[in-house]
Amino acid sequence: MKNYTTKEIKNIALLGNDGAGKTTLTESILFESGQLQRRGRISLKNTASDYFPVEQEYGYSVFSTVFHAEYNNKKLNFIDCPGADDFVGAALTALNVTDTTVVLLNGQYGLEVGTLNHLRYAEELNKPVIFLLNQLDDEKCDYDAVVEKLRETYGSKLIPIQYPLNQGEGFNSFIDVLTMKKYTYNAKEGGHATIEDIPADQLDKATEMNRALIEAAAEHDEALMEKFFDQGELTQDEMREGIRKGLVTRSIFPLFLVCARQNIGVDRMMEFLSNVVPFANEMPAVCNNEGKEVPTDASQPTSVFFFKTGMEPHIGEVQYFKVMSGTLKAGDELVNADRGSKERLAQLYVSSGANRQSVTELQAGDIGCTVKLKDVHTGNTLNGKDCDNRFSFIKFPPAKYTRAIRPVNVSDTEKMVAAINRMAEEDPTWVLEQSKELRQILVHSQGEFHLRTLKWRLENLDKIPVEFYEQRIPYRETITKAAIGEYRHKKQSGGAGQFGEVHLIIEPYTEGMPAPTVYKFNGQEYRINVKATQEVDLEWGGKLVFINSIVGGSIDARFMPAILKGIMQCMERGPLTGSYARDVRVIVFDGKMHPVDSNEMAFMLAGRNAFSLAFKQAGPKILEPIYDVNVNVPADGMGDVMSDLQGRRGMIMGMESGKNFETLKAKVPLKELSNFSTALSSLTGGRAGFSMTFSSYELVPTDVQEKLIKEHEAEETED
Ligand SMILES: Nc1nc2c(ncn2[C@@H]2O[C@H](COP(=O)(O)OP(=O)(O)OP(=O)(O)O)[C@@H](O)[C@H]2O)c(=O)[nH]1
Ligand SMILES: [Mg+2]
Repeated sequence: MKNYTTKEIKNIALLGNDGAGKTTLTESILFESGQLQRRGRISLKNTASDYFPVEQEYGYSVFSTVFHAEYNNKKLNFIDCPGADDFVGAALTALNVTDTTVVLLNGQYGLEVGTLNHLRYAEELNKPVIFLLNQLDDEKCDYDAVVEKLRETYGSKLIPIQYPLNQGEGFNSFIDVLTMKKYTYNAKEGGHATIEDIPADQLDKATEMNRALIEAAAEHDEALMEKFFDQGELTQDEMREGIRKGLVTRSIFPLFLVCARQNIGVDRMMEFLSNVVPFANEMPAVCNNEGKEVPTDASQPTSVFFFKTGMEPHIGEVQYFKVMSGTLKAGDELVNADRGSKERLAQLYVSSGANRQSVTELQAGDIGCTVKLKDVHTGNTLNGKDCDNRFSFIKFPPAKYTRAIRPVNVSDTEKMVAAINRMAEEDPTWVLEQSKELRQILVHSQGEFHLRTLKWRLENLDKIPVEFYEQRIPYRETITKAAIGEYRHKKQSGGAGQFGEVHLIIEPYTEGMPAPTVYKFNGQEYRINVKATQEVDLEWGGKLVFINSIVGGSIDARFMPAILKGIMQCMERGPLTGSYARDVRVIVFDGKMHPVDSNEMAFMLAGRNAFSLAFKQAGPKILEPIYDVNVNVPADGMGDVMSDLQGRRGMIMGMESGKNFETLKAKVPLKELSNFSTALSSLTGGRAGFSMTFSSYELVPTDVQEKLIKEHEAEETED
């Protein structure tokens, strides 16, 4: 294949809700650029982009697919992204390594939640957006309604470039107000249009829309504006230049039409992409980790960023990269800035989904792939001479669906952990946690399908059968009132004896509370004289404050660390449910020593038992993690979602009205959230999205506490 220069390369992400038709469009693009002789179909499981068995099984994309199209002497690199929110990691990665975003809208459903999410990400990253209304052959497709909906958000920035003449079944014709022509296709096979003049009965409408387009195109360029005022019109090339500027500054959002399945409108869209959208070096440069701009320039030192690893049947790992700067030649030796190792990139390819074509050189801005690297992981940067770039510009959202995982054969545990870690490197929206506290291996993910894909991969590629089960909840224990406890540890049968006695007071700790002075238990007063205070920041959150107020040397200061150690053992395994305890102040005020038999072990045991006795008297309570949950939901689903959350012991904190959906904010116990994403999806027909972040620990209601204590007792006796 020909080597392309930076100024001939454009990078485009295909985004939009699950089912919009991105993978179907990919077939048509590959066909139009001559790489496919026959277009496949999702239903026939023979598309170039969804070529993994897991994708064919589910009927939707799970991984992003990198492919290219040579068109009008330009190289268009595309990434077909999965639309489902579960695979947002792949969509975000694609957005970060491309310049233009083509957002597909499903003609049947209009502006869907997944599409809105993608649009939000594109906005955050300041990427140009082109809307592509697909499925115009569907009876439910309503062009005017989609335009109206988009106008609510984009106002006059939305510039429809085409409108249909016969939407619905048999759709094959539209007017294009940039070329001012009528396009007609073969309704079954699409392909190339018959291009004709606009019929008289459409001329007024087309001219009016053309006018709006010219004004929008002129608005972002003074010279064009002047010419427009002087002559009242612009050439098509001038309009293209104006639109390109408008795209880059996100002040023009053009709308195009296709029927991806019938390959209608795809040639025209590709023409627009090849002629108008920005080249790889026409967008703002990306910064490296030091904040220095790295221009997309083939003459600069070479830096290559690896953004994706594919596991290809028969080949193994295929690693996809973007040349951030410089020129990469087959056989180049580069240094991995993240791992310090040297790598020779013997073979360079460009990708067409499951297939690859060999190239000898790739210039700045281009996207390629390679195989057989020694030690390169997704997210690594490889540099040539004279530069030391590293990139970590992709920001991934936090997890929202967690399950515990275990291999069916315990002996596979280590292998399973290594395999998941490897996958998490490829898709950082997977997070593996080996929780010592819960004695479980947890996988945090984006949703049920995301996890199913993990299981599919472990079982099919790594041959490790696994099962998921409910995660334990990281409860905490604390106390609600002051209590006193004492314990004497004494052992004097044979050999050296053991003796230690500890008297202590415990009470709930709150930030900034005054130093202790006097306490009363059972009518007796205890005056406290603080000698030393130690604040322990607990690894699991909260504090333990340990005060020595021993008078008259009843316990030597040298035994204090042993007493604290005993108390910490209790804090690590609280008496109610075995969970971590937090926020307790302990005052050791008295005790006894034996001149010969006292040692550290004895005081550790005495401290532990005295603390445990006091804890049980101190109104102990279980705390549970509460999460802030934000749900974006279409207005008609709000009532259902609200009552669902209330059924989960959720506290509704507020509601906000957005343009396309409402946002519901609530505080919900983690315990109740385990199947929320599935429930939300079925309540709203998949039209809602949500995020959750840890908020705080709060007391559990009494009935729940009793249940938890009983469950723990049952578990202990089982053990
Ligand atoms: N009627 C009609 N159906 C279409 C068209 N394009 C795609 N479809 C159908 O819509 C369904 C989803 O298409 P895909 O191409 O898998 O959609 P996608 O955007 O890749 O979906 P995800 O990979 O899940 O994000 C399939 O059944 C397609 O056959 C179209 O132009 N017209
Ligand atoms: Mg797809």
